[in-house]
Amino acid sequence: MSNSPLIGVIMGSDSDLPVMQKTFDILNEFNIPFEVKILSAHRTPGEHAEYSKTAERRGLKTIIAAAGGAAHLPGVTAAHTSLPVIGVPIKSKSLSGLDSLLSIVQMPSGIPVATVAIDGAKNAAILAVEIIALSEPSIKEKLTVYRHRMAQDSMGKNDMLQF
Ligand code: RP5
Repeated sequence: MSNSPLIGVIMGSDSDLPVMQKTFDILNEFNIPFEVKILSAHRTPGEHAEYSKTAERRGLKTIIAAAGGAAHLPGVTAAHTSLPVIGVPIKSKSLSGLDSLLSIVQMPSGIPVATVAIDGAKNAAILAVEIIALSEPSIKEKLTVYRHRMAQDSMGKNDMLQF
């Protein structure tokens, strides 16, 4: 597998970093090279557009875009690239992330964004891993082991049940 980044993780603000740590943890666990950038569709529109337009040429296979509030970052990213874009709605202070969720999930037809749950940074990473696994058999194997371990952990909890 290439050493250059395969997944781009972008977010509107550094205040999104604590939530997005779960994305970094999964991508590190699977040993998939990724890059992280703070890019805002409204504060740094030029830089964001340049990043999105050149993403595929630079070797990225998918982009995870996290944003809160009027969260247009994932949708605008998807407008600039035909790479799969995964949107993470960040829990906002005023509306608890409902604003972020609806802004990201309600994309008009033609330009999709795969939206995960509010603060669903872990699932965003797993979905990105699944995309990479389509062309990387070693990642597919790791995914199979990951799911098997998760099932075992879940079943193991039955042994602790006492009534
Ligand atoms: C969005 O606005 C960011 O993604 C963040 O979730 C939210 C608040 O940003 P800050 O005001 O904390 O920089 O653009």
